[in-house]
Amino acid sequence: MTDPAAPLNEIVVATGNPHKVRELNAMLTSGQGRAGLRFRSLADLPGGPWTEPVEDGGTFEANAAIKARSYAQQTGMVCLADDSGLMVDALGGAPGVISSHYATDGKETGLSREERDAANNLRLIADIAHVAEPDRTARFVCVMVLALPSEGGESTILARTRGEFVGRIGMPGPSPQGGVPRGTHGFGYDPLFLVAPSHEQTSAELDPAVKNAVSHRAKAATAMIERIDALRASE
Ligand code: ITT
Repeated sequence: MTDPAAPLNEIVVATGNPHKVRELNAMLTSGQGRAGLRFRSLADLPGGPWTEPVEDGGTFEANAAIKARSYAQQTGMVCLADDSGLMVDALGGAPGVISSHYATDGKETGLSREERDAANNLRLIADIAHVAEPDRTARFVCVMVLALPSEGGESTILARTRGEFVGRIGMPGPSPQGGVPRGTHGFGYDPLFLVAPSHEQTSAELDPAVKNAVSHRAKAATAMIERIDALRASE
């Protein structure tokens, strides 16, 4: 177990993606009273391999909580987990929690990330082909959950934050005329997502530093770091 007197000094991030951990640590450099606080990647912790929990929740909140609770209990450390995806209003919020496997209705495949992204984008374009441009409103959503492990019991959720990045899905077509897909940055649905309020650029056309400052993940992370500051101040 983490030292109960200082449980919020080292936080494990439930991801194998070192970029997410680096980005979070970079966000800590601004702000006061954060001495000793740092995020660590699961991959860097002794004691693995860790068992990946089944993310079978119906919401981003539920899936982030499943991950945060599982790794908090496995590592004995306070754990931060996130879940994110795209919600399209005209599709009743789909692809939602199955965003990364939308083309296969949520089923895992042996496809690479790039192959999955390409198949998901084709599926999305087909599913909203009948929807007029102004009604193609959509948002990327990111939920972050912080969990405190407990010895022999249920972990406790210490904080939950949510960030949204609003836009709409572009019409397919040649890019000089404003059609999508376009842009070379980012991943996933970025080449289809026209960023509000101007809807002139896709999120794949944004400079990565700009996207990282305004995205759903950035908003959820900024709010989470504020919550962690408040929890540390009250310890
Ligand atoms: P993990 O291994 O950390 O779970 P992931 O890419 O599978 O990474 P995310 O929860 O970050 O999972 O995102 C789920 C899916 O939602 C992702 O595969 C994309 O299809 C979509 N998505 C999320 N954030 C996005 C973004 O910023 N731009 C484009 N697509 C995004």
